[in-house]
Amino acid sequence: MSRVVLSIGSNVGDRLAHLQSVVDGLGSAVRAVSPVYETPPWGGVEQGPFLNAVLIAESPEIDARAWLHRGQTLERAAQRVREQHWGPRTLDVDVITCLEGVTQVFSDDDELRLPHPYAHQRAFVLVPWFALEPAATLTVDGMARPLEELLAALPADERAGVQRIDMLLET
Ligand code: PH2
Ligand code: MG
Ligand code: MG
Repeated sequence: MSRVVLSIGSNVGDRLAHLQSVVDGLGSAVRAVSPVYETPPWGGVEQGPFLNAVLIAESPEIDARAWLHRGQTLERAAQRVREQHWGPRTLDVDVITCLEGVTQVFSDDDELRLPHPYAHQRAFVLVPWFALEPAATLTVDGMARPLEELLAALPADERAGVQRIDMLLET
């Protein structure tokens, strides 16, 4: 059994439909879906605002790397093209953390880095995740840190930039 936290984002085309395609594509594996947030682009590339959400999924069969590949398949189905690093995209599906059984997965190769190396710096990940799982922790530099603490460490304007929108993903 594995359990993943996935961050999903889109800033090209029908952004909400692209996020919904992940919920639909993962089907019965989906356990919980956060509200949807509109978020300013993070990372220094000038581009349009994103819609972001976080979801939790479980599967008896697949491991962390297979979750990555499922995400990439969904990205391709949304006609994602590999372009600029941190640039605009129809759909991005990132694995933030994964439990295989009760064991947290740590990975540091070119394909898969877990826990996600930037998640703790990104209000567009932490705010939706906190809304879904207020007691969750994220391991940063080898230490499990409550999301609340990581959020409090971010600049207030970055937290405030993450704005809940009035539309929901349908499960
Ligand atoms: N994804 C990025 C780079 N910057 N900014 C926001 N607001 N949301 C994202 O999903 C995002 C980003 C690279 O994956
Ligand atoms: Mg990403
Ligand atoms: Mg990605």
